[in-house]
Amino acid sequence: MISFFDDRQLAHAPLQELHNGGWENYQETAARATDISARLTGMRPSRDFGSDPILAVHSADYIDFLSTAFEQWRDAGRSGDAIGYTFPVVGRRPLNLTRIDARLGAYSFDAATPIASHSWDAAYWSAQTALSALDHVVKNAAPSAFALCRPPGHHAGADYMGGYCYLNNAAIAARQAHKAGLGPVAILDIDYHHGNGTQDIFYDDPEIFFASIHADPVSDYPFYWGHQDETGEGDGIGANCNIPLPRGTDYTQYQRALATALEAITKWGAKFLILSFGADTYAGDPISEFRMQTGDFPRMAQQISALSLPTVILMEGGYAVDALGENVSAFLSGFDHGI
Ligand code: Q9C
Ligand code: ZN
Repeated sequence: MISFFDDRQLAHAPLQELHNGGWENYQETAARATDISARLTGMRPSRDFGSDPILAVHSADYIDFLSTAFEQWRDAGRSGDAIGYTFPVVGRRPLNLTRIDARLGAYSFDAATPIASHSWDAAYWSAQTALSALDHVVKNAAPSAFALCRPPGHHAGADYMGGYCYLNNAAIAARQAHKAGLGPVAILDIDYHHGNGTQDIFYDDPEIFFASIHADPVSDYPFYWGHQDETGEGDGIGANCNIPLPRGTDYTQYQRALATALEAITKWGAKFLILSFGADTYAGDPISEFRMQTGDFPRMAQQISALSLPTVILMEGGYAVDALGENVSAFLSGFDHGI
């Protein structure tokens, strides 16, 4: 499997996140990416496709905020990582917010996504990594390619960050693929957590199908999205498919959900697949509660590759760092052999 990565993705290193009422070490570490890349063969450097594909998904004011937030934080005399503490949940009026704390709150939905000195650069290159994998699949008519995206992307919306995510890599790749005439494009999200940002971005969009299998938001983050009755709105009705599963789900139950999601994607007539892959469904994941074993990942991959759609595989979550490289390479090997 040809894979893409840029070293600038490693420099993003927030120290802490708010978890269960206290500060804990940030889970989305650079070690995740190095553990994965150590196991990959066929690694290539990402290319720079510029800001246009990013701005096709994210609002200009959000990108302006994200790319300047840390500087503004430092200029305000702050030390440590930039993080919001007040969130305008009661309607976001189009106010001209200037104070950094006001802007941080307005452009995020949680306190698990701090901005550190190199965060923008890393997020930018994570998106370019996704675009590089897409470019490879298209230019070479390859069946698939892997983008080692880090930071991940699927919790980020058009104008908000959250859940360790800043730019929505899957949405950026999907829109680019659609624009290139490769559609109909479907996104399948198999991270443990619901891909709320991706869902939000395409919720009223009939052009891009979104299917997600994830922990039931009644028990798990991100709580406010991912319920089964969220099927899209306006022209996008019917182009969103959520399959929430209970904590404790193992591969036997999971593969039935996967079959349902894949059938929906086939029925919709997809010609191109963007796959948001999280390894946090692994039994040993420290923040998740599914029971996938390492040996289940290749089987999962084979089931997906049996669709025989050109596929860009993007890294999302997965926090059992010591097993992460093994789980990711197990998944990718199943994909290689499935086509
Ligand atoms: N109790 C991804 O996997 N923290 N993001 C939740 C857990 C946020 C996970 C706290 C989890 C976000 C890409
Ligand atoms: Zn996740």
